[in-house]
Amino acid sequence: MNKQKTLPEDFRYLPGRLDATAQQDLATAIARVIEAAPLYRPVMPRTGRAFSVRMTNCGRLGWLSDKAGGYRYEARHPVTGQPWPAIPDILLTLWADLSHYPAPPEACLVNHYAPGAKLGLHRDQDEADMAAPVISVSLGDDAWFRIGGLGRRDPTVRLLLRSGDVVVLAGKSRLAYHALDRIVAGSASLFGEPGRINLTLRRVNRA
Ligand code: MD3
Ligand code: FE
Repeated sequence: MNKQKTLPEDFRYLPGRLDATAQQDLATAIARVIEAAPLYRPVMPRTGRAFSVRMTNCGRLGWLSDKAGGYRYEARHPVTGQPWPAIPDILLTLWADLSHYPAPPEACLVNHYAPGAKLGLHRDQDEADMAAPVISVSLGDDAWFRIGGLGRRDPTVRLLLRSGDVVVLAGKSRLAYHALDRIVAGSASLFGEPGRINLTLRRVNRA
C-alpha cells in the first residue's frame, strides 16, 4: 500500500502555457504595476508576524493582511492609499480563455519571493464566490509547490512550478490546502536577478 497522493480533481496544470516572449511582456507589465503599487510586506493577524513574501495587487480589489484587520480585500494600497493599477491585458485574456467564468477577475495578487521566502500551508478562503477558479501564473525562478486535500493533514503532492507555467484551481481543488516551500534561486534569468513572482487571478464577489 502506498499513500502516494495524486493531484486533486479539477486541478489543471499547464506547464509552459506562456512562451518566452509572453513571459517577457508580462514581466514588463508587472514591473509597471510594481512602480505604481510598490511591493510591501504584509503581517499576520493577531501575531503581527511578517510574511517572508512581499506582495502587491492589481485589479479593482487587492488581498491584504495586517495585525488589526486580518485577511481581506480592499480597493486601495495599504501604504500609498491609492487605488490598485489595472490588471494587464495578457492576464485578462488568460482568464477569459481558461476560467469558464462569465465575468473578469476582480483581483490579481502579486507575490514576490526573494531567495529564502516561502508561504506556509493554507487555504484561500477569503473570497465570497467559490464557484470562480483561482488562476496562478509563475514567472522567474523555479519553485517547489505542494498541494493536498480539503483537510490540513491530508497527504500532499509536490510540483516544480517554472516560469510560464499556469495552474487553474477550480471545483474540488479550489479549497485545497497548498504551500510554496522554496524557490530554486538563480534557476531562471527572466528578471536578471534571483527571485520569483507569482500572479493569482481571483474573483472575490459573485458575478
Ligand atoms: C490551490 N500562492 O497566493 S500559486 C496564494 O506560488 C498562493 O505564490 C502560491 O498560494 C504562490 O494564495 C501558490 C498556486 C495556487 C494558488 C491559489 C490556490 C494554488 C492554489 C488556491 C486554491 C488551491
Ligand atoms: Fe494560496
